[in-house]
Amino acid sequence: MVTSCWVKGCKNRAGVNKVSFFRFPRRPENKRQMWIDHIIGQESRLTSSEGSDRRLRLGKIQEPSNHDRICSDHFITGKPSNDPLHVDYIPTLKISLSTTEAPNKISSVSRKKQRQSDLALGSGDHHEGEKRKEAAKALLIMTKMSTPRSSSSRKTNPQSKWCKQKASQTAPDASFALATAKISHLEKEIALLQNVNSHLRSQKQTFEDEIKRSRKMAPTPEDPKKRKIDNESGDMKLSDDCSSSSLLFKDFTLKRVLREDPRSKTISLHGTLSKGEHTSASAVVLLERKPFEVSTLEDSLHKARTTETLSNDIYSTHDAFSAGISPDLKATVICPATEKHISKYSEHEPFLVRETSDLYKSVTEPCIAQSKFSIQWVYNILAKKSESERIVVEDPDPELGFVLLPDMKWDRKNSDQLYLVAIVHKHGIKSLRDLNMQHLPLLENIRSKCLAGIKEQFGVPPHQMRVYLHYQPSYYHLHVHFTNLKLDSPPGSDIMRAHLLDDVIDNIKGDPQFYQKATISYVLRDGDELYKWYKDANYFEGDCS
Ligand code: M7G
Repeated sequence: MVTSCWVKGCKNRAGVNKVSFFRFPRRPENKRQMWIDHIIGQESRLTSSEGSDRRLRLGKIQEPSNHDRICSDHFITGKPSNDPLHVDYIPTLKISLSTTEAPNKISSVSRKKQRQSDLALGSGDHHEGEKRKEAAKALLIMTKMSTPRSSSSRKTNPQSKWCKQKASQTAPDASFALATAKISHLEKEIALLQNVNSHLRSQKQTFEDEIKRSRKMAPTPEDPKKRKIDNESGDMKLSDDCSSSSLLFKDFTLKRVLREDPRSKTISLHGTLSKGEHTSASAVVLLERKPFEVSTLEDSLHKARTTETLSNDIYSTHDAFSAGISPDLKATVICPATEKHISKYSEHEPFLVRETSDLYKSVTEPCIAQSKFSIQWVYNILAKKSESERIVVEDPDPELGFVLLPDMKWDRKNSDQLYLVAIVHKHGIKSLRDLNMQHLPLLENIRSKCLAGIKEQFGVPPHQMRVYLHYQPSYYHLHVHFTNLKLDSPPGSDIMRAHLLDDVIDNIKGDPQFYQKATISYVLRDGDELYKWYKDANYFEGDCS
């Protein structure tokens, strides 16, 4: 005969489940009775009455025979103890399982998990054991107080009657002990579920992070539009960047509007931003109206207040006050800002310079050498101290390598507005002027790997990309701009400043010293440092020829 567990609903079988089996104790006299009393008492109080009970004969529970066993799943330590004060002096675990529940499915795993959950929750086996010990002790004392009943008298009683009698014998103190033991057991189960809950939450978080990362870094090439849609729906929101909001501009004091462009809906401001309680620093703040967010637009409209500004026949115009559901401004902050920053974002008179090779050597190069415009942000990116999580493609080679990442100007929400910048690892290449034959492998490497990466990760094919270098750049560490052709004339993409990478490569191929010899035209503004150098060199005294 296969040995099975006497506890109702427990389906553990010898040879099938990894559990041990124990006989009902014969001595001390009342121990066996305590086991039976506790098991039946618990079952009758706390389990469903549904399902078959193989211990029933003619409606009565049969006394356990010499062949009946209890499995290790019902003992905290996995086996019974002879110490009357030990928690496992009687079986207490999983006695109240419903008949439909299969303990063998959860038994060994459950005990392991329970132990893990105890540890995870900091309660520990010891603490829990102590609680159980207390409960068992109480149970023991209470049960000892009740007179053991002869098995013969019980045999004649139906289950319900027997349970009633048992309850009246033990109540109220024994029932208190039983309830305490049950509470202890339920606490264990809660701890287990909490542990499972937190484990599932952390798994969920891992998957969400994975999705975020793959959306940022690798939209499917066959579904290039998807990225845009995802972005528009707000999924690709810079949630990582703006997960916590603050009143950054609460103490901003406006000193001057540096530049305003109604067409691009941008404005640059100079003022001070508070840095701590009593200090403030010079700050340049660039504000730009953001594109609409389709996903929140309808909701925004529902909540928008409007004032009619014109009405004619079927036509009307309105000023609308949006409900501010989605961010509607992009703010770039430079703080503390230097005079150069203030100048860079101010309105200035433009002047054309046609820089010859000689002018480069006599005016431009010395000016750059003295330039105090920090490129620390570039070094931070290359050293992975900043923006490392935004890197799109990287080639770590010290000679040919680069980092491609979203430009500060792009909010990464719409691939039509895509704007990335590739920064070379090699130091010392200031600009276009330094490029010669030896740099062709570097330029070709940047071109091919960045375009492939952009196509793969953003779905924008190479023939829809505008790839160029600025001359003059603002920052003299070689970098290449990658913008989507759909981005309508991004700043610096005009003929006065942008040099297409393809043309640069071709020019160098045609003449290895092309950029050392060429005369290059560009616009300077009267606030630029370089403008002052050219002015001091009396460049603007003559005509442009
Ligand atoms: P540039 O041709 O030197 O000058 O380009 P520009 O700023 O006048 O265009 C530098 C590029 O780097 C620009 O497109 C900037 O928007 C971008 N950029 C500048 N900073 C300070 C950062 C930054 O901290 N992070 C990133 N990702 N891009 C920046």
